[in-house]
Amino acid sequence: MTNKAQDEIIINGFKHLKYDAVEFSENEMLERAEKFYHFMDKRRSIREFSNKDVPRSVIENILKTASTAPSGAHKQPWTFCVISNKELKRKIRVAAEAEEKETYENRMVDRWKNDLAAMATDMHKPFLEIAPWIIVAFKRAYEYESDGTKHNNYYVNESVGLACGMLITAIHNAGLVTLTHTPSPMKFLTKILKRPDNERAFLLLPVGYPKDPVYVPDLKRKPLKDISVFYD
Ligand code: IYR
Repeated sequence: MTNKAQDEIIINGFKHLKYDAVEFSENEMLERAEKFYHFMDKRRSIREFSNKDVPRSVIENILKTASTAPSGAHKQPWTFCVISNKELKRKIRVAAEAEEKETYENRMVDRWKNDLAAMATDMHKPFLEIAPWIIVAFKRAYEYESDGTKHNNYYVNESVGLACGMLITAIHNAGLVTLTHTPSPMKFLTKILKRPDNERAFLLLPVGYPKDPVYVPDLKRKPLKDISVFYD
């Protein structure tokens, strides 16, 4: 009798497939881990974009990558709204700048403004019109069944946060740049994009090429010893 593992089995009545493991030798693993770290360490948040077009198929693959993220009970509680339409981008910029004006003038305490000084941000958000694409990640708090009943999703913030992290990684992998922009409150996006009441705007990301040249603040990342504790 051969000992060949079955390609699929049934658990709790659900089909499970044999996992097709991605495996590397220990040397290869180390090299890949190091290389990927150095590649990701080159990622920076960019606030000034070129208006150069990015093909829609690149954006589609980036979105499919984001949607490989793990999620509570695999509900994939996200909708990515993808905007290239000039009129919509203008509307979003105008509404975002109105909220940002209020935020910078009346909502931010001095300590917050001081913390942001290095990033040189202000209420003006021209990138919302200049970048060829804007992605707005919406979290889906609940789903409607066909009979109209509502079912809450699970770990919605964690799930959408993970998907956005993978989205940002995929954007960098494609050689493009983005910014995790958080105009607050973001209710205006529900209105402009005509989203249903089970969706809440979570994060707004302009995507494109950087302006050339573009400058980023000289920030340092915390060393490993300050972000981790090993229990050997
Ligand atoms: N949402 C504002 C302010 C802002 C807040 C934080 I915290 C930042 O890291 C950056 C900006 C804006 O987008 O300008």
